[in-house]
Amino acid sequence: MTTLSQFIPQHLENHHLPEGLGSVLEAIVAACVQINGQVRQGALAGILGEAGTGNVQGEDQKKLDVIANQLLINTLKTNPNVAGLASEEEDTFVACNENGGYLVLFDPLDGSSNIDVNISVGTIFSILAKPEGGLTTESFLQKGRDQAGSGYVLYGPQTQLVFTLKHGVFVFTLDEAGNFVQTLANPQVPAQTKEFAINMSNQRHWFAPMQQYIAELLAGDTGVRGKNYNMRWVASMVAEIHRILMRGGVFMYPQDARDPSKPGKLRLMYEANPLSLVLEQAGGASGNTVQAMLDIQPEGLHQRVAVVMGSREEVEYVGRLHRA
Ligand code: P6P
Repeated sequence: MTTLSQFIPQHLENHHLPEGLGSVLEAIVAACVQINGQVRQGALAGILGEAGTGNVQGEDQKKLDVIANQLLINTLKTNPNVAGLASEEEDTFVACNENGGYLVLFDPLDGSSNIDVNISVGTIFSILAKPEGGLTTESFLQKGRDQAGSGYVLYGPQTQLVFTLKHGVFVFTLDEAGNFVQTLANPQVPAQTKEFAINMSNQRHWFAPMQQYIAELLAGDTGVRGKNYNMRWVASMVAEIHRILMRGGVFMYPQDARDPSKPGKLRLMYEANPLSLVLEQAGGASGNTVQAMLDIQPEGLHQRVAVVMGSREEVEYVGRLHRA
């Protein structure tokens, strides 16, 4: 079995990738191993529940949100290849090492509403090359297609690392000794699916195309799609996307009428883009119903976006309904 520390140098050499990129990935993973240790203890470490603080999103922070965020910041600040970082939990970017060649964006603990009820959560990360010149917010506002790499660590029944450096997708599982061991190479997202993920409680707020699409799925083999569908909703995007990577499906968080000024709930830079790169590298698709996710020109670190991602044929079908 290949460990991550064996895999990375070979992968970098095979694809002529800079050593600095591998070093940044290893730093992210090292922080996630520490986060894993905290998540696994839960109440035993007195780290469940609310932190009593809020973040730039206007969300109440869980204690583990704050702990995970600080572990990533502390680790990345010590890596000379990291010029700066941005986090869901930080209002602005954090400058790290002046001569670093990379920027890291992350959601330190996605799905944190699930922590206190022991449902899977995860860390999502995006790696960008640092542009020439001084470090500003604009340095981070790069299209998802220009990411140098991305991935996530899912703290589930197994702790698994999934990442891409744009030459395929690789899955590693944390062993009892605390080492990530490769357990899968190049999973491919099935182009078709019979499984969808959406928060149905928002149904009355959706705009017409999403109303039509979901009604067609619910009609099953009595309707135009001619097959029955199953539904899942974990309320942890990392868990949903990992399921889709493994067996197909389509995940949606659409814009809705509750606040038309908000394009969606999920964040482009450190949720949608990193997960979209993984899915596209695995043959899947991702978009905001108007354009491919990875082609969106970011305008802000914390900008939100509508999300439809997963099995290519299903994502394309949803796009057609929205353009009809
Ligand atoms: P809702 C978690 O808070 C998250 O950002 C995603 O991980 C998840 O898919 C979504 O929000 C859940 O949203 O509205 O169902 O609670």
